[in-house]
Amino acid sequence: MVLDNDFKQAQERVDELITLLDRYSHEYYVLDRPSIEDSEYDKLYHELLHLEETYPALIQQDSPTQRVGGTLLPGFEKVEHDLPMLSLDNAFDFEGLQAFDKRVQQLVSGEIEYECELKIDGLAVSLKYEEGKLTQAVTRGDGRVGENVTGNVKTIKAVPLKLRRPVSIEARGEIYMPKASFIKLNTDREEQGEAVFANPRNAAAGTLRNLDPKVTASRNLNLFLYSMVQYGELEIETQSEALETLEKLGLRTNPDRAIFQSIEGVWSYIEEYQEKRSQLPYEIDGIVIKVNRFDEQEQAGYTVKAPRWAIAYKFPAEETKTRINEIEWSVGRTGVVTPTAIMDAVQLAGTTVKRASLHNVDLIKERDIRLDDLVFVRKAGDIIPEVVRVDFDSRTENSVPCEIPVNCPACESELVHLEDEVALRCVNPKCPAQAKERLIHFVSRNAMNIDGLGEKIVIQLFERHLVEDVSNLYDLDLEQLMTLDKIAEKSADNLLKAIEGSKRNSMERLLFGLGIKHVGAKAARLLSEKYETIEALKQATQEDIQVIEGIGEIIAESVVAFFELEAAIDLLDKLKAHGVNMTYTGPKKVETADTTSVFYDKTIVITGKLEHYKRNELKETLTRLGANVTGSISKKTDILIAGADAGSKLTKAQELEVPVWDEEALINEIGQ
Ligand code: 3B8
Repeated sequence: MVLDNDFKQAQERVDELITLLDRYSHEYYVLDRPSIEDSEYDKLYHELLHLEETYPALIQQDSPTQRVGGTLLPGFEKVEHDLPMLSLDNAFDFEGLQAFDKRVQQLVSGEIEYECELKIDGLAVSLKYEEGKLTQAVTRGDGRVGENVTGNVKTIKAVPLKLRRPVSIEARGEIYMPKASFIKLNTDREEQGEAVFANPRNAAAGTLRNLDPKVTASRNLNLFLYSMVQYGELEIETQSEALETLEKLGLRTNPDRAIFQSIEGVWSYIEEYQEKRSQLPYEIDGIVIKVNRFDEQEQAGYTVKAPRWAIAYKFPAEETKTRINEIEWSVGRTGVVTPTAIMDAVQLAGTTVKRASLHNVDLIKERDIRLDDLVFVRKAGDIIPEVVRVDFDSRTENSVPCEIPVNCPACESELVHLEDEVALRCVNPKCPAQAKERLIHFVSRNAMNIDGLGEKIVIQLFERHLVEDVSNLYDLDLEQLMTLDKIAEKSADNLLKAIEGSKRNSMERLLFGLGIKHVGAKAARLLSEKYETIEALKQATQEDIQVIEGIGEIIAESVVAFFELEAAIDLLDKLKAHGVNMTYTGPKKVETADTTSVFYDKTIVITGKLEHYKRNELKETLTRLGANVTGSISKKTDILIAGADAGSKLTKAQELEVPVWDEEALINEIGQ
């Protein structure tokens, strides 16, 4: 086959880019030692994306652009493991470990070396690489048959799609959600009125088993590999060599491991990590102890469900009992009312605990939590105190179920329990508690980022009626700031400068700061990149908005609803009058569409029965060519593509003199 020059050059560059991006990604996600700026990575990534769009034949299965699958999976395929995924027997104290050691000594001849690893509290998966390429990722399932989660696992950045050598291996490890990501996810979910995850493990499971890989990609999962069960032609004799080999192939392993010649040594390692546990950025629930040499592992052998050469030491769960004195109800920025238990102060896993979030009404009912109850508390994600259960034996006879508020604790207006929400909401747009939270959000770091304007100052400003809505921040003067508690002239002056400076922020900060329901920092950025001005976004329809990659129907609907609120328009007008910038001044989105296409920047509607195209695929193709495919005809529509039996849309297009294309015209332009 004769290849034209451009294509050949593109091919070389694609190979080069994949190699580079893989290296940077490995440095960033596996080694935790990046060597280039994120923006530089982004540039290379978009160059690759562009080449692949121009030459789809160059798309390789292991290209970093192929991490996010766009399609929804119809449930997960069941896959039988080549080798069963066994679980581990447990030990709960030193005696249990001694018994394990004794049994191993009886089964194995010679000196025994133990390798110790942290027991990551996540979900086990098995990764198969064939000739260096990731071909399959399967969950443990029942040990014999698991679920094929390849699409989702590919979205985890620490998982290389290609190894550094073209070997065929199967490796196993634990997928987890870092504590910080878990806390952020739950905070967001609570704020949105969604059910929270009980712990990072459940959050990881829910994320990995989500049918939409985009959801998986948007949450921060990670993994550590801990074993190799098929090693192709590699020669490996011990567990520690297996882990070193995995690292050399580019896979991520946990560095906190050690080798001991005796079970007493193992115990010292356990004690060390029992102390360090709470400082680790991920949850561990124990220590795994393995016979290091493979030949000795063979000698020890297996039971039906677990190897005899390894054991899991489980840390005791830190739980303590205390009494609930009060249940406090507080109102968030979006009106969600959340209960918090106020308890007798107790020591728990290194800190004094006296408050625990009860998350929502359903949880209180489910666990039947009442005032004056003695309850067991634990730390979820090792950090957040949580009421696990009630000590029912100690409950007194006159105890009554906890009173669920009917009115907002801040403004007295009647609370609502919206359908498909677990949350109680105050829907009064003038509720002062919400207004206060909105202010705090507006000035926060990811929003307008007003330095020196901490929560305490915001609360004072609000309570003294100096600031009622966010636009009033820009009315403040030095004299007013000087009246606040504990503020010196110098810091008041700095604060004024910071407020003034925030007027020049790029649009995405303002958009996020407005606190539109479902619009997080990322969505705000995507919307700003696309529309560039608040005014353009205000004019956009839901159909327009929801086709943006990364923005769905829910966000689109919420944005449109926001701009329909009179109060929102008033607020934006006031901000504008103060000179707050309303345009996007961040980096321009790299244009991936072909600007020479006739569909570039055109608004297109598709209607009727298509013979030669699948509607979804056609929509995707046109979007890739730079078109905006929307659902309804208006003056702004540039082209209507009409299949057979096109009804009212065709009539309307003709009325508005919108050009109408049939499938034949389309075939002439883009082929079948
Ligand atoms: C054999 C070895 C199961 C496991 C194993 O961090 C086996 O090694 C296993 F049959 O489940 N959660 C680890 C972890 C889990 C396992 C393991 N090593 N580090 C873990």
